[in-house]
Amino acid sequence: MKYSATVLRRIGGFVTVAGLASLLAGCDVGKTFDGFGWPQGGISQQSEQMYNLWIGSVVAALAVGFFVWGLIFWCVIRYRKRGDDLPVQTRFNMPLEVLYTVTPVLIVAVLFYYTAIVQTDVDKLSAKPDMTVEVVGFKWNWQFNYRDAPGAEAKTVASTLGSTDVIPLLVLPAGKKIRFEETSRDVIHSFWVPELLFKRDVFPGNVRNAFEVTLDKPGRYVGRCAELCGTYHAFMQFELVVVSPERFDQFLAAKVAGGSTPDAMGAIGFTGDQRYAVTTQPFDSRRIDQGWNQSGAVAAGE
Ligand SMILES: [Cu+2]
Repeated sequence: MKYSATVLRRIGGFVTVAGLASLLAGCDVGKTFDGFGWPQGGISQQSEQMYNLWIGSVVAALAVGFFVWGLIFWCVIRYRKRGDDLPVQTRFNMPLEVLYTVTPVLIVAVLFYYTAIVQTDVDKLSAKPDMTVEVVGFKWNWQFNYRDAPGAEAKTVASTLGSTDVIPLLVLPAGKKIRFEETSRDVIHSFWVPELLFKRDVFPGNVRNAFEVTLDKPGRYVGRCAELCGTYHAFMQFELVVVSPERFDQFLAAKVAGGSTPDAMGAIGFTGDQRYAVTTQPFDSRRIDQGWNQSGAVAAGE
């Protein structure tokens, strides 16, 4: 029993250290290890939470991993074969049996707790979002409808439609609660902006997937379809342009007045090629030669 007490104390110490490491994880570990495969610096409030959950989970998994690897190597060395004598034949150790049943259950419970908290928050829909944008996926492009209210019956006040030549821009204001409502005209697509650390399927029919984000970093970010939807799935790209609320109002006013998206981009100070998508490079989304989005000659199928 003395032996078991020592082991118990050691495991207790390990759990404490692992817990502390997980707490610190969100701060520096992510940076040091390049986000463990996730893009760093998400651009929405929701992405920060998901990022911290991811880093905490990986650190907890690594802590358990190192502990188990340690035990394996300790057993291999400490109890290696030293002679022909049969080792002491023990059957079971009740405290240890209980411990290695309870500890994993605790670990799963903690992971579940934090996952449920973050997921509930990320999925939360407010009664009155600051603005609503309808995302329409179709083979093989995107349409973004700025709406006057949430819901399928709301009116579209302005619209951006991607074409074979032009990668559509989704211009949105920073610091506002934005509701996305997704629908598809044909097959299942998936709306994905990697920097949001989030994607959600776009369904045809009467399923209208919705989610909300508050964007907090102005800039330009590539968006993609993340659900294999057909021949030109890989070309189904768009660009999210996050601007200040004032500039967004000007952009929307220019669109409502009947301007094209490049015109409206011009109205808020973007010039030349900046009025078109700039982040899908080096991937070329054109499906025909001489698209006016970029210069160059290579087109799909040639
Ligand atoms: Cu698609």
